[in-house]
Amino acid sequence: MPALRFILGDQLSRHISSLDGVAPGDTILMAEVEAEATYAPHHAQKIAFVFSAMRHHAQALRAEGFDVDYVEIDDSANTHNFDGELLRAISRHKPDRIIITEPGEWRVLEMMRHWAGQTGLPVEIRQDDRFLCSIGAFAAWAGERKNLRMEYFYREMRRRTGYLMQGAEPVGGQWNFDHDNRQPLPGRLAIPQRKVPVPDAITQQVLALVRSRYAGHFGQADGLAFPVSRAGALEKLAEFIERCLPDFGTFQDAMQKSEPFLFHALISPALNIGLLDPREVCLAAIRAYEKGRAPLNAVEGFVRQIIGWREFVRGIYWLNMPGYAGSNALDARRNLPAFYWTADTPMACLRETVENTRDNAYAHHIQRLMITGNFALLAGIEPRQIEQWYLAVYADAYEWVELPNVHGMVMFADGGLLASKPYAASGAYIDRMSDYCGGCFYDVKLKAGPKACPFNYLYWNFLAENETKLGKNPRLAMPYRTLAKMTTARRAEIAGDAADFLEALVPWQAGD
Ligand code: FAD
Ligand code: DLZ
Ligand code: SF4
Repeated sequence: MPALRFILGDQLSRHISSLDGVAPGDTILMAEVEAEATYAPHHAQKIAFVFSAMRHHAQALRAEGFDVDYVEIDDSANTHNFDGELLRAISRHKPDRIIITEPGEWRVLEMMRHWAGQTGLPVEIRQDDRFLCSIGAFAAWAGERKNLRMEYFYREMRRRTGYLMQGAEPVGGQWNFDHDNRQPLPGRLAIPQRKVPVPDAITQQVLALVRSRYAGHFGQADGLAFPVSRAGALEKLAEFIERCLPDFGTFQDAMQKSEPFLFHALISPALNIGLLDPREVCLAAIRAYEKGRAPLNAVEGFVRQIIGWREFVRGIYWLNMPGYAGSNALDARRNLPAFYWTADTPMACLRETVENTRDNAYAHHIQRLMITGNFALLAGIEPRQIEQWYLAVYADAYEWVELPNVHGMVMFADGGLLASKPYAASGAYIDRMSDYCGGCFYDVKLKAGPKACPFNYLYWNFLAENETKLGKNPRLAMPYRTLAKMTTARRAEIAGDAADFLEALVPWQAGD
């Protein structure tokens, strides 16, 4: 029975479940479509990255002898959506059935659920076994638990995988070495400079296409820092393990001007589209530890990001969709400020993070969480608007991973389903973990007035405004005790400074 096997742009793994049992006579369909390139106003590099990786993958599959039907974006017959391209491929190939792997986004699953009816063919939606914890297994773990906390899920994943385990006990006698992983950068530490992949003929063609077709999109297509093939992704992984992993843990939360990558892995774009497998990535790090090339705090910290956070956020997404995106527990309503797109702000930390994002379609975790995220939380940006921004601007952004991180971890819009407290912080945290404040218009030491760091009064204003919702959170007991000791005059001053600052923010207008 000839099957049509549909591979989406983030399913570029040779061993994807939709290719299990692929046989002569089967056709593999891949399609560049406008609906996917524009359902969010993606960064130009993100589009270039996905198109180039798709084309490289098609080439690799053809080289293995598979029959690949690849529809390019400028094909004049392209219908520009998955439904249309599936129907056109059926009329070309007359398959008996359709095989696909479950998608990364709820909206695409909704499309897939209509495909049997639309095509009149059996549609087999297979589990995405590139993840270590299936959607069903996560739901079983979540069961009747009242609180879903990443740390307990992570320990369960350590036991299941056996990664960094000695029998039933964690290697080193502790599950988590996070307390060793919060150092700012010391003055003179050499930061490894990363190799930027040289664009080959396929990538150059895609870059030209993106330059002309997506000219109005955020960022420039050129300067793509991420590998677009399996071989390139393996090189990037090796570069990280050899040169960055030893210091990854200790400086995981650090930020530094003009150093957008520090010791981070830069593998999330490749991982999320399937050029790397999470198991091989963890095993490479564990091997480095076993050979004495990286310390345990770094390797445990890294493995926790992959089998802990990455799998956990995916579990939370599928457990709670479609309702998850609709909550707004803190009733945040402000429009997204224009500087998220223009970087035009006197706040040096935000300017640097948005510029890094614009230049590389990348910002590291702590910039996403404690700079652009922290500001959105404290300023009360409407969750839907800030989520759209994160989904558009990062090369690694797909809703299964972006939404829980933004809606849950950053905005606390799910009321604490994912995180036990909002990650709110004042300027002191940013000053401790970065060198941004030295070059800022504002003074991080000032608490009030026009030159005071806005994070300082916005932090207390956020706590004051959300006291009825957050005041009883045991993890916020200390700041709420401090707030309670403030005089009425000081509280009024905070509210006044915050109102003046927030009212002066220029909102982003669609079409700007
Ligand atoms: P490293 O810092 O080197 O970490 C290694 C790997 O761990 C990453 O490649 C990633 O696969 C995984 N990881 C670490 N933290 C997380 C996390 N919280 N959730 C999921 N995986 C994690 N990651 C995405 O892949 N796509 C997103 O759209 C995305 N949006 C985010 C939005 C916000 C507001 C925040 C706070 C985090 C977001 N993350 C997202 C998680 C994290 O910031 C990125 O995975 C990381 O910055 C990718 O860079 P890296 O490969 O250099 O990661
Ligand atoms: C992100 C993306 C882009 C920009 N373009 C395409 C595309 O043209 N064709 C395709 O198959 N996939 C693309 N993708 C990835 C999809 O958006 C992704 O597969 C779904 O969001 C499901 O996660
Ligand atoms: Fe950011 Fe405040 Fe520091 Fe300026 S002073 S860089 S706004 S934390």
